[in-house]
Amino acid sequence: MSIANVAAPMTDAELDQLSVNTIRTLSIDAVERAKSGHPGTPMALAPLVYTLWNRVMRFDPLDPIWPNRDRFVLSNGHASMLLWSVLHLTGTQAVNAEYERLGHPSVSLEDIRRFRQIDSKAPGHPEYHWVSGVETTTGPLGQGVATSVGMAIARKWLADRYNRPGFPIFDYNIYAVCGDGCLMEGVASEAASLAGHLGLDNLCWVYDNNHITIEGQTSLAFTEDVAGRFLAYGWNVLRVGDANDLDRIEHALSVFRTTKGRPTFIILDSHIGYGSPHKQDTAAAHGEPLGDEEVRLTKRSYGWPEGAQFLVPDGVREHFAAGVGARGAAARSGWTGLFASYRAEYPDLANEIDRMQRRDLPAGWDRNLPVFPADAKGMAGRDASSKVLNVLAQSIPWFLGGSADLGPSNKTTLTYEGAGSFQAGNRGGKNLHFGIREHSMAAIVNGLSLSKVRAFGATFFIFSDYARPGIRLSALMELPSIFVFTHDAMGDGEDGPTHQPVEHLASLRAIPGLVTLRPGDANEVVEAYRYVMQLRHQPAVLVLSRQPLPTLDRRAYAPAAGVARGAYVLADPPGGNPEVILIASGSELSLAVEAHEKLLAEGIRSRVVSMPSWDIFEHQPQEYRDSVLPPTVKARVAVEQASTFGWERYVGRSGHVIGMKTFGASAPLKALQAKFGFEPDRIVAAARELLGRQ
Ligand SMILES: Cc1ncc(C[n+]2csc(CCOP(=O)(O)OP(=O)(O)O)c2C)c(N)n1
Ligand SMILES: [Mg+2]
Repeated sequence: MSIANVAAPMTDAELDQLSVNTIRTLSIDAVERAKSGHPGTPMALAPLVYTLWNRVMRFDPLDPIWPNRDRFVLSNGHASMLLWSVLHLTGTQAVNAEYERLGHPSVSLEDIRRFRQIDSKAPGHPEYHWVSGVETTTGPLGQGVATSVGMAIARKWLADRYNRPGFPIFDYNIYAVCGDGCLMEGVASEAASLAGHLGLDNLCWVYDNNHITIEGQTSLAFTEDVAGRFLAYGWNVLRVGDANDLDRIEHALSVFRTTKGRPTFIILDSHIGYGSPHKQDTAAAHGEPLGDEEVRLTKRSYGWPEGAQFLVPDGVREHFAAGVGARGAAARSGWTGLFASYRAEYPDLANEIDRMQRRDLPAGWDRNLPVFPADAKGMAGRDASSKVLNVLAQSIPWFLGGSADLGPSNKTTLTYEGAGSFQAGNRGGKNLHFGIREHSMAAIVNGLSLSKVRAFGATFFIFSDYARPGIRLSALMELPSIFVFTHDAMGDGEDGPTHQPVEHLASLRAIPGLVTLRPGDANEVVEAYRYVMQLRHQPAVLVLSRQPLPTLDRRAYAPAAGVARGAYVLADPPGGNPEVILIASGSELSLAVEAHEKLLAEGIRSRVVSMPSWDIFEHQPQEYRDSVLPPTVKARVAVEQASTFGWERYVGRSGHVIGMKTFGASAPLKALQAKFGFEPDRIVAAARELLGRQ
């Protein structure tokens, strides 16, 4: 079919082809104009994305956050032009972070013309917080598919809690598209293994099997039996041998929808750069513009006007409106009616769904949080956390989570009656068992957060490294994911330096938007959770001790509520007016308090500042920050069992940091504290030295 006869009445098949080629040519033109980007994969996968969106998905472009919509994840995020094209052609509307509809399209043709340019809603890769209709940020290969597993878990859990006979409130599906790169990344293997184990039959991955990555043929580094691998994970594996065959793609997707008890993996044999006479099937089509002449020849092969740019022929938008538009609108209005009857019959459940969708908390959610009495022997951060988690999971129905096989050590297992384990046979369980898969755990927690349940994932702090890519993405996406990391420093002593975090706090503090909290006693743990639970658009990391820490007497010292300001004056000399400030977090806080008492006894006017969170403190008004750390008091000692990196900002040039400059060692904690200087007397000595009073 040639576009020349576009004015003549067209068959559906012609309109299909016209729509597919519109996606292709918009992608080609956008990359050409930007002089950067990835044309080849959109050219190859346009038929897939077209079929999925226009024939299969239940998605209403007028309400891209309708809770029961099907989810689309473009895990090979470099092919972002697929998404920008389809969001534009479907007329998907923009919403803001407060879930309000803005009354204009999410991606305009002008945005596509300005692909990859400043402020364009068609950035280089799909950005969740930036473009409505993007379900998750992708680009780091493998993250999207791993996140999709969290979405599938969330959907199963939501259905179990909220669906009632005759009320399938949540019955949507999750579709993820991935390439060779995603499947080479370990995070995808972790996630696929768990999805197979859990039998997530609402999850479909489509694998763009084009045998090409950046360096050339996949035969360079990727010759495994991918189908065999997914069969072994327990997935249903299908194959579509021709990526241009819309009907076979549609058929495979319908097989997915009727497959019960296991996720579906569709291998789609495709040709990167399809239609380009010189670049098809080569790595050259992956990540650079085709070039003027090749663009012309490619358009000719599509029967497209060779000189036209950013052309959306008449009939294409209408074709999308008649397909996904009409189907999505009908599905949403059907659901809205259903939900109204549901609300009449189950008002409490409907109310929960409303709150959850807005990321609000139930009334009285923090009513039962514990208050811990002063206790010199004290309590481990992880034990206080365990009590808090069990309260929160009972007062916030949609709060759930788990550990990467360290539940008994992290103390994150929900132990109250009826908490249960999420499994294929128990979709209502609130304990998630991620297995020893920290990387995908973080992505899965993000998938849960994207689905509006409130979720946490846990492991030892040292292994936050294994989860870091997902943590970083949670900050980039502005998601309220929660990461609970115990064994915060050298508290596990004998396990030695492989298990002792050093640079981890500094590295997490460096992630923009991430709230990192290292509470100093049991009541600070409670306050840390109280703060974190109220975050709606920020992720948080809780860094908790393995060993007991004294529970401070809050009648003698300031209330733990100060945690909500990131840092606060815990103890002052009588009458205030300190001459030296001791700053500490987490397990070193009680050491600082001991040192403070000794200094006071010597007549030195010391102040203790508890600083569980740099990030929160940095966001306080200057006036408050100066009241905690008065600029005139230059004698400052920071104590933290972690890299000293960065502490200069609080102790200044003339201050002193007691921290780690090397890795730790394998020995009992007491011996380690002595070896590395984490003892009250060392803090006292440092304070004296700064004041010139040896
Ligand atoms: C974790 C990660 N590593 C490396 C990259 C850089 N990168 C982007 S695309 C790509 C090749 C991907 O190959 P494939 O998934 O087969 O995509 P295709 O070229 O077939 O579209 C690489 C290495 C990345 N985006 N993420
Ligand atoms: Mg490839």
